[in-house]
Amino acid sequence: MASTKQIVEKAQDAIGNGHKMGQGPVRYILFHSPVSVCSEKVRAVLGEVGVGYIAHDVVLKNPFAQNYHPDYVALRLLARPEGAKLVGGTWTGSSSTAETGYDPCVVPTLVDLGADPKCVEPKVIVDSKVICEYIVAQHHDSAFCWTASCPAAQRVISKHLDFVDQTPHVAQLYDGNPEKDQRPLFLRNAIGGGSLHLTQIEALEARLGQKGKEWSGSELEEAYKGKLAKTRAGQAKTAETIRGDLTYLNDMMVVTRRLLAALEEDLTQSTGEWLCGEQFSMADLMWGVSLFRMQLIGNSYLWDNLPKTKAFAERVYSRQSLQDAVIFYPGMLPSHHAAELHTKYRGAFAGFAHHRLVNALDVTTTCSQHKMKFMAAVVAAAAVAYMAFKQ
Ligand SMILES: N[C@@H](CCC(=O)N[C@@H](CS)C(=O)NCC(=O)O)C(=O)O
Repeated sequence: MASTKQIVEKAQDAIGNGHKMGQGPVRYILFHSPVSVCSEKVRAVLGEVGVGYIAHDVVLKNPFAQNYHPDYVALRLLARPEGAKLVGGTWTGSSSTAETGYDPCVVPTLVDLGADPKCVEPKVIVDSKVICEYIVAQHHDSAFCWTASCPAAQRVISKHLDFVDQTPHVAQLYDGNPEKDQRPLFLRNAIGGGSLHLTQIEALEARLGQKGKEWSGSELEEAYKGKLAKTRAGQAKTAETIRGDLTYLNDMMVVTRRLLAALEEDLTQSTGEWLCGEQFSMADLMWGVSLFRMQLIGNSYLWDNLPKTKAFAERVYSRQSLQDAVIFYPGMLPSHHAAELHTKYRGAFAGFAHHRLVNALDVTTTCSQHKMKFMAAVVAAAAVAYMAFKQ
């Protein structure tokens, strides 16, 4: 039987795209995606702690769908909590494990190589919420982890980590907001109408078809089948909305508003500008990730009438870790709704370049004329090069 170390190495080889992040010696390996909200949470926490890690960029999109690679799924299965229900035919529109079960085919996955370099076996940790709490528990010496010795703060963090986990980010991204869908056009073109679910279903069916050739074993088979059932359930929800039944989307807006109202309430009750009073904590950072995601897809109007949340968003967006790991992270989804932050923190030309990038992507995904598509691709490449230069 392969050791954990060997399974980790196989997954690293399968995914590739590894690069060093953070400072100092490498403590962790992170399998993540620049555009995944769950990965953003972990990157932001690692940034706060200031630890060195190897980041492997997992390409989620078909035809690569690296998150379904058997060597990566095998790695995640190592960390399946005992007795944890695997994902199946339930789709809620949130990525919460508590709601839909344990998903073996997603990012992020963290591998702890151990504080002691002579450590025998690495430890695999899954689920963004669990990973973030794990990291904080490992780094008591970091100022960000002051909460580790404060039970009251831990309660606040745990409550708000759950809130962010329950926020239906996935539904908002995949299916849009039924009140007003302000997702960037290129995104709607690329994933709208259930097309993302359909390509995922295709990729999973292809993986299952490779049984006995590329992989073997009942555990992997169960993992792929569970993920396929979950994805089909998501597709069925999307199909309902296309037929005009908006119940699922209206329900997700009710949940989103309820969670934002709870944030507003706790910010109002707080004795300082953060959720734990004067001191910044993981609760604030997680909401920073969540609010930015909602803003990116055009939903920041939801806190127009929540003054504490509105001011909080401005404040938390200025946090260095959030900017480095999320807002300005290379490969982050561009959006007109985020351009103002590029202008504010990177200068007027950065904001301008960001807008042009979005326009160019809109054109490449809409227009059928090759010449226009080519010109848009040139504009997009120039904008990306400029933004990388400003990084
Ligand atoms: N509960 C998990 C959910 C992770 C998750 O849903 N990841 C998404 C990106 S945010 C993903 O990898 N999606 C790709 C797919 O489902 O194929 C966590 O919080 O880590």
